[in-house]
Amino acid sequence: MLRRVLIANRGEIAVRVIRACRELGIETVAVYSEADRDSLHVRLADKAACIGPPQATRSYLNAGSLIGAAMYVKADGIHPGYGFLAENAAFSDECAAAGVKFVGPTGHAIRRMADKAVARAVAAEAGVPTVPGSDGKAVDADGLAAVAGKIGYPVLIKAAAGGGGRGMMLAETPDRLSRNALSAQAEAQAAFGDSSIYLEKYIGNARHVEVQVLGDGRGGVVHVGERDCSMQRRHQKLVEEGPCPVIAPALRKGLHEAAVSLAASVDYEGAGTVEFLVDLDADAFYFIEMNTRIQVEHPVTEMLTGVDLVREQLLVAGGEGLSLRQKDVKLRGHAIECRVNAEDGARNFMPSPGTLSAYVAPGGPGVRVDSHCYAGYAVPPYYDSMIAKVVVWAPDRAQAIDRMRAALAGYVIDGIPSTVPFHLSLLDSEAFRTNAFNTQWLEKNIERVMPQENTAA
Ligand code: MV4
Repeated sequence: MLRRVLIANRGEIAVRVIRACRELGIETVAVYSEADRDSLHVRLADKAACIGPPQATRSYLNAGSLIGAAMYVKADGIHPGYGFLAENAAFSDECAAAGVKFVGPTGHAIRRMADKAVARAVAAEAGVPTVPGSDGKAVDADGLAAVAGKIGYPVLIKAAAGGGGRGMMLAETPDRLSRNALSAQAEAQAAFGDSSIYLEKYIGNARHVEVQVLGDGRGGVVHVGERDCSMQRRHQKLVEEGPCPVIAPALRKGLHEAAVSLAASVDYEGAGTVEFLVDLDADAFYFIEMNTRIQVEHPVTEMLTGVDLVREQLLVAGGEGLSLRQKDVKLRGHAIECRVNAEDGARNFMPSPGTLSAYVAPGGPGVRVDSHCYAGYAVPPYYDSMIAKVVVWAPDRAQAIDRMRAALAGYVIDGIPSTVPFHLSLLDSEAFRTNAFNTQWLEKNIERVMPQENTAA
């Protein structure tokens, strides 16, 4: 069992990890930047250390000072949360070398999934269906045209070092291919220092469905069901739910088995998520990428299963192994998460940091709020704008929607604009209520969901 864990993160996920540690009797050490002195995670941890200035590169992304701090306080583990260093293979390796257990997969497992072209090959090797496209890396122009011709247009050009939609470029016709591939390569080089690209057939009418897995690091893997994350704006998820409301039992079973097979093939350790596109026109699913971290939307799964995913991460990292087997996992009812951001939905989701002059989170049966906020807290401008996740559970989807509306309607957030009004509007939309949406829907209908304020008037 781990004795003392340093949490290399901030905000709601730092709070979430501290709570799981406390239940297990693990001591916690928070780290914070100068902008986060008043954050809740600093108060809740047993110890806290200031690690530098507000800029993340000089605080939460400073691997050397984080490992140094862990050694100084004699922590035997580091939990990276999500974002920052969570999927940094070198950081996982450096923790191991320093004798501090990284709560997450090995550097090797992270690397296998970090290059998205390699991940496709690993998935294919594990018998997991991948989107028709290039195998390995497609670099030269001749190779590109040949692959694209074979899979058929439109094709999507993706950056191998990308992921999460960063560095994607569509080519609808052959005359666009080499131009767009060149610009995708240039973009990838600038953003990731790696110009490698690969090709996939473009699946336009799809749902984004991801399977939560837990691995023991020795090839033992269980899945804990799936989440549908098709409601996204600019590759930021806004609403997640589970189970996916539009797939048949056979397809769902196939998704779960594919995710387990992929994770087992890399001896995956801890919590991970295998992302798929479900093609609504073909009743087929394809692997797209794997996220080797705990994700923002993990509470959806916790509400559906009663499994504490962060606790499982800590148990595996501490050598106890997983506390559950596949037959213990039972899914019940429906869960929905709304990400509440300090952004103004009526002004193109402009970030709106500032002080919460009043703050009262919703509650009641089946309502969970993960947040680091409180009345009087000042949301700093330096980090991502998420201030809370509201997660509801109910026996079915319609009741979960009703419960979410009631929860959000009673959420007191004064002093700064938030995305609560946007969520209330989205929950009332016909498309959301009837499941008549795909991954492209929100982008195309955002004006209808949240009319922009006419600032010229
Ligand atoms: C795709 C796709 C269509 N076809 N791949 C965006 C996030 C990244 N994880 C993968 N993404 C996509 N990959 C193929 N072959 C469409 C998207 C996509 C998307 C996926 C899920 C949710 C919202 C999306 C919005 C735009 C594009």
